[in-house]
Amino acid sequence: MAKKKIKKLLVANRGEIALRVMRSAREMGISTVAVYSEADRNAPFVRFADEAVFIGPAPSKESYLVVEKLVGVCKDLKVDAVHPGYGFLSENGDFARALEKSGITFVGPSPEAMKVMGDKLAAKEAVKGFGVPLVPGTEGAVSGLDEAIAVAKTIKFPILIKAAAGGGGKGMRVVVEEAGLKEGLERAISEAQNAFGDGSVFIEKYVAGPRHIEVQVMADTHGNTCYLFERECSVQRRHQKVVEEAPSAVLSPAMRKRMGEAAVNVAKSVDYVGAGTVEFLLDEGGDFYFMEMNTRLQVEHPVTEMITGLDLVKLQIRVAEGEKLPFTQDELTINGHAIEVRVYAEDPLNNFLPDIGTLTTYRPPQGPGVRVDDGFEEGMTIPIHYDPMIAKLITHGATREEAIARMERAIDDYAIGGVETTLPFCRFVMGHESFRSGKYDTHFVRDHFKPEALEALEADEFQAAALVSGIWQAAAVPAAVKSTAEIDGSPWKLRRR
Ligand code: MV4
Repeated sequence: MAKKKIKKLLVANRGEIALRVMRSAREMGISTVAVYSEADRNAPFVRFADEAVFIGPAPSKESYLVVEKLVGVCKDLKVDAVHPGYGFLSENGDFARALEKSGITFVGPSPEAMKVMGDKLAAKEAVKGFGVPLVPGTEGAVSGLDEAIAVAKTIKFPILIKAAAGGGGKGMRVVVEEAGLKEGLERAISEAQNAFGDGSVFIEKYVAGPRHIEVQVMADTHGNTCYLFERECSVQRRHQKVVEEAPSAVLSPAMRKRMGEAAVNVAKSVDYVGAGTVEFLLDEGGDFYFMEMNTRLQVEHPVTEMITGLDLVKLQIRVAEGEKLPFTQDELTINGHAIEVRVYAEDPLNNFLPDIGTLTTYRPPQGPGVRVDDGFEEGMTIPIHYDPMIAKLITHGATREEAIARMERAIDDYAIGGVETTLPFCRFVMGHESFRSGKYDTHFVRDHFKPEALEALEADEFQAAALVSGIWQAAAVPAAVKSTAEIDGSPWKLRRR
């Protein structure tokens, strides 16, 4: 691939990630173009950019997701390359191809690699023969009930039915016994059809109490692929990550190497280029299984940056220019420990419902080992049209204990007024014995969090918490068929149906 210097970069995104990408571009001497919707006119990322172009109304379907508008802006402004951030068009192969056709570099992998990894069955198929461990299950899409029964009997219940077009936990259904299989399968197929326009489903053995460990990979166009170690993201609620850390508190150096090499093989199976994340489940017995590969820069990439000392956005841009990775695997080392918490405008005392409003007070924490990636300022209103994430708070320390202590200090220093946020919940996690010991899995929130737990942390919230506890009664779920939200989520969401 020919080398092509990027002089002007358009960021096809908004909020904190748009700002974060443009900061690296600026440091590289690359001029930046922002695109913004009606709702983002006054956003910091728009002011930061060298040029900014209005692209339409607030709903993303009329602005951030309109491929033709974005390609049009690129041509008008003679943009060399586009960074898609995460979400929006970041994993859309058609967007990458449309840019390619116009001679514009997409900062990311090939449309083909995105397509394969976007289809969970195609992804499993691709990695076969690359020595990547997979959860036992069906070879491809399930053909019907007979096959489902046969497979379930071989791998034993409980099993998990997953949508081929799903991902990130969407379209999954646990079946605990044969009696629930027919209904579970029918429902999974119809849900997959409705949600993704593709009714293909497959079956896997359900891994109980797994940890979510993902490996950051980075590949250049010269055949070099490295792993930048792992992130542990087991503190989630309803498949939304809340706390992430690097490195994992449980991996031995030998396990780290095995998972890292498996992740590199996943990347190689699709000739991956750029930054990517390979997601694994780690079971209680220490076995790990490939789940999916995310073909974008992830929200939680800063924890990897903190422990490796690398700037992942700069690496993405260099690789997109055709440069070789500036390191070999042997040269990469882990320095200390980093933790990220996501600060959402959501009310942990009210089932984490979005709490949209104006930031009457906004004062992020500072000091040694603290990084805040945000996209808002005091006085701004959080738009209802997008993800309600206000900021990512990241701390780094020489040890995990120091990173935790810094996170507690930073959360206590974070002043946000006007909206409820997930900060008290994150403070609860930091103080919890399971988290502190490192012995936690993806059921952490279900097993340990009740809104009442925040009472002690927030004495002045006492009345609200008492109100909430009055309606807190776990509903009995007798059916053999459960959505994973019911199995893995907090019991009180059942009451919302
Ligand atoms: C699983 C699983 C148990 N067994 N697969 C959820 C997101 C998607 N990437 C994979 N997911 C899961 N797949 C098998 N065979 C449990 C989950 C899962 C999960 C995974 C990672 C983090 C949080 C989770 C919460 C619920 C379920």
